[in-house]
Amino acid sequence: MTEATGSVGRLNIPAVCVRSLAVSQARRTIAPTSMASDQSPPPDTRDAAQTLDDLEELLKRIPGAQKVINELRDLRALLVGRRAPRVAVLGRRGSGKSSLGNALLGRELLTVGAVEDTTVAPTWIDLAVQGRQVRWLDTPGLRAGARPERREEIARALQAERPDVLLWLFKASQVDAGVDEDLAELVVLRAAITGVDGPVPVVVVITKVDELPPTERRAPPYDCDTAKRAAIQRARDALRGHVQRVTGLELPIVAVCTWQRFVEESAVTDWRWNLDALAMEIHQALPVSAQIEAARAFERARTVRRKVAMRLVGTATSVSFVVGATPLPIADLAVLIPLQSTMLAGIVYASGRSLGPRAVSEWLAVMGATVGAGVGLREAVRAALKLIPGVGATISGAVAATGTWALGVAAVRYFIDGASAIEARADFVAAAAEGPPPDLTKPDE
Ligand SMILES: Nc1nc2c(ncn2[C@@H]2O[C@H](COP(=O)(O)OP(=O)(O)O)[C@@H](O)[C@H]2O)c(=O)[nH]1
Ligand SMILES: [Mg+2]
Repeated sequence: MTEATGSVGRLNIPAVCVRSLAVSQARRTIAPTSMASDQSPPPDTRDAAQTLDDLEELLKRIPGAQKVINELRDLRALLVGRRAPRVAVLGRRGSGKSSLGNALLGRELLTVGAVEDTTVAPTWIDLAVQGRQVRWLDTPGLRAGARPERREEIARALQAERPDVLLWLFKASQVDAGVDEDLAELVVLRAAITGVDGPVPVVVVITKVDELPPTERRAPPYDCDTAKRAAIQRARDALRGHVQRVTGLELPIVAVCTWQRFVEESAVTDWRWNLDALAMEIHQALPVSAQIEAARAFERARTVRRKVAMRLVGTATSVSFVVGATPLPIADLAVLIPLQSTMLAGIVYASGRSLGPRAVSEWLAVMGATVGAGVGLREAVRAALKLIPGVGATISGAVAATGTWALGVAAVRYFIDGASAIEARADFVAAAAEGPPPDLTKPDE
């Protein structure tokens, strides 16, 4: 056996065994999870961790694979090193902090309209629904308590657990009146937690846009309501001006509506608006380790889920290209199928479904014939092309990448976009015919 084959140890198994192994691995990889700790990898990702470690060992032996090794490490942080995002909300009493937590997770988890207990110091809590979770710091309104030690208590909570992002809330009807004092307070608080990691990212949120004129049509959506949209734009411009003047910062500003009325578990009135855009801004502030949990947790975050899932697909495609293109004497499928299974499990997980083996096995059964034929065909083409000196290696890299890409695109359509199995199959075929975008299959310079 060659050195290269020995180096991949557990991956060095006959290709015929790999498919069933990969499926059972995918099942175990996506078992329901609990993520109490930041440090230890969640138990359900041990197989994904093993696959990614084995792949990294293999890639280290391939010259010029550094770029995909770095991507693979990001993928490891995303899947294996994952933790819940830490979100801290600041704003006056009644600005909609508790409502925003409920709106993001889609459940009535925080008491709305409650006058904060000004004797209790703010503490981090876990907002959790069915395995989706966010670490949340709901602060008392800065002006509410009028206790001088209030600011210090908030600063202590922020220092105890550094938030990934600070949300600064302003009511839409109050963006122009007396915000200087609030902004100055926020700057002081942010400075209190600026440490070696630099300043914490901030997203400014304008809440209750339904209260802006014209108020006779309050319920969203506002896409066709030009007067409402103009009012929202004016509120954003006004607040942007104040933020710049007082803080000297250019911060993202998102306007939302979070109003919901719950009866028992479900929302009977749901006026949530623009939460997908807010989720996207929050996502952009997050470290990679908190991105997949955020994608799952925020109910209206379809754009984030798609972005995270496509990132998984992109990385798996680039790695497949390098593996396929390498002349090392290893069975490509022995590497590609565990990689593809990991990608698939990641997509299912990012979709926020309550997991179990059912989702993946059901999907594999639906896709089975198409995917099986695809793999067989690719292998034949790959073997044939390798006979052509010079071009063979690169083209088989492209073929491997195409297989992974098509699988990933179809899975994203099915699990993230909610397409039917028939549509997903059609997308698999179309993606296989078109191939991945060229930037995913560029060899390292
Ligand atoms: N009109 C309107 N009212 C809202 C919206 N979001 C929350 N509210 C109301 O604003 C009040 C204060 O909300 P709450 O979330 O408790 O604010 P907090 O004190 O900052 O936590 C409650 O009566 C909510 O029902 C919204 O988007 N539009
Ligand atoms: Mg509250």
